[in-house]
Amino acid sequence: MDNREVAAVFDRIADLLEIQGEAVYRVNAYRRAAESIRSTSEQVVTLASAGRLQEIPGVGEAIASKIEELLSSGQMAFYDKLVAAVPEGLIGVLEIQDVGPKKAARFWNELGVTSIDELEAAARAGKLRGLAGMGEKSEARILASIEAYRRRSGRASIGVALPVAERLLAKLRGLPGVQQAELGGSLRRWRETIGDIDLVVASNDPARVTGGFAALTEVRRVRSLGETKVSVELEGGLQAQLWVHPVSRFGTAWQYATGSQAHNVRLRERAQAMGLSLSEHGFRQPEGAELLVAEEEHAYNVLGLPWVPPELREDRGEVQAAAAGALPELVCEADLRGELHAHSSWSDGAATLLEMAEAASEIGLAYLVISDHSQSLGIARGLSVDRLRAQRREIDQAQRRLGRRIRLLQGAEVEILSDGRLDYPDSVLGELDLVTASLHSSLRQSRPQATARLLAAIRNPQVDLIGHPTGRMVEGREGADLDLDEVFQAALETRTMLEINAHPERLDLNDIHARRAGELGCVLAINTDAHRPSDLLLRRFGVGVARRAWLGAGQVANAWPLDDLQAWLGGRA
Ligand code: DGT
Ligand code: CA
Ligand code: ZN
Repeated sequence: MDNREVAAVFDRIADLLEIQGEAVYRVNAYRRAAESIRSTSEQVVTLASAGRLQEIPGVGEAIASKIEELLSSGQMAFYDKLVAAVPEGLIGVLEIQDVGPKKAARFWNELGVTSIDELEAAARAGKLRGLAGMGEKSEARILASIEAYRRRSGRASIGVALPVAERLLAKLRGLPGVQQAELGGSLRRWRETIGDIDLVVASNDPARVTGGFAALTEVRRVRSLGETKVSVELEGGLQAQLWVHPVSRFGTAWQYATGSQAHNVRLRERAQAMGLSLSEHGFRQPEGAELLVAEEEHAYNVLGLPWVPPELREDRGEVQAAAAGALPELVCEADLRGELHAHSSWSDGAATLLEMAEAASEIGLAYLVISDHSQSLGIARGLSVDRLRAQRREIDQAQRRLGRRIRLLQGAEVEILSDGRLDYPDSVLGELDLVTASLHSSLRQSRPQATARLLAAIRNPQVDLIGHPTGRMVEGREGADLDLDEVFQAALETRTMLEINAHPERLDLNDIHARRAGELGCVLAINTDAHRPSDLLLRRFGVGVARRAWLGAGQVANAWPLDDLQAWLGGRA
């Protein structure tokens, strides 16, 4: 078991205790333990075997022995007892945004609700508003959250699906008979959620490939096995589909399997206008002769178009742009020179700032901004002004050790308080190299209130960047209700950068919003919000969003040399 899995058990224990009305301090003890287990850089397994579990903050004798029990037997009697005392479906209710353990307990005790379905029925029957402290508004909110929950189930985050697909691809490429194996579908287009994984193989021996694929250890169940198509369920629950085509037809096959369906329809119309038919198998001329296309680029060329990057293939004007020779030159991962949003162990990061800088330098970055949380975000160990200044000294020290390998800058991810004020005074913000302002709390304000709050931050001359502008989570929390055009306009006027947060749970701004911001002339930044060195690699997901947003490197601030970025920020009115 890794730290995240162990932490999840303790979080669940806290939930269960809270549902059962346990005293706050006991509940919090488990939550604190979960949090520090999650952010400990050493593996609990290692600590346990060295008898050092109690070195984890918040882990005392009792919790340590529970961890040991869990690690050695895979079970924990205490946990099992708690689970048995609560209806099974009630845990599911906690998945609903806005329903924490306290509310779940009340719905259970006062209304007999033990599942999401029963909660929905109770809300629709208007029973929730009758409870003390609840009203029509909170009832409607819970219904909306249930709908959001239902919408998202069934699709996987790209952050989960892509690594799985990459492992499958690597195995496929090693199978006999496989000449070429590629990703298709929504994954190749970098959509934020994935219905199923599409894989396309070029082979002149399809039966061998489909058989080999179905026999992979990752495959839990074969749903259907045809001559050239296999559909499977993977361990972990994702669905995958493999299409095998002869090498001579691979170009059109790969193009078709990449989609999107709407883009394909557009291409088919274009083919028809030229007297050709286009299908999964390729082009056919009016007299019935086939036109074989082995290279994807040639499939577009046949239609009089240049190759269209997969991220654009959503029927959002890309075919017209391609026809007009007006496709954008899209930003790519190699263009990124810096990272403007990363945390260290000064707040809730898992690594020291020197370790973060070394990791950033190793992946080729020329500059890194350490932007730890500000004082009011207690849960993330936000920095007081004194600690912020102490951190500056450590940054200077680290810079001396790093030499010219990478430039280290001090930033901060400053809370935008619910009234739009910032969490440090302007004079303190003025000491920082780069100020990021973010919303983390009170995301439920009305549109005018939330918009005014963000505008206040943008209009503060000390603020350089807005972190994850809407605060949404891809699976779950809806973001703040904002008038984004107003936000973008203000960002444009004040030269405030807008983040594309690359963390696959956030992807905020999303593709549509980032495209709009880019069209208006705003400058964006693709940041990972890294909390550990490996998170820096998440930037590719942000690049995917940026490419889907039609952005070029010139519109992405951290693709610029640091001097240019500083000059641009310095040139503000
Ligand atoms: P997903 O899996 O829901 O995230 O989305 P996709 O885009 O991966 O869609 P999927 O897996 O149903 O199909 C993969 C590709 O196959 C899709 O992007 C385009 C192509 N395709 C599937 N069905 C059709 C269809 O009925 N017509 C056309 N033109 N293309 C299709
Ligand atoms: Ca798919
Ligand atoms: Zn952050």
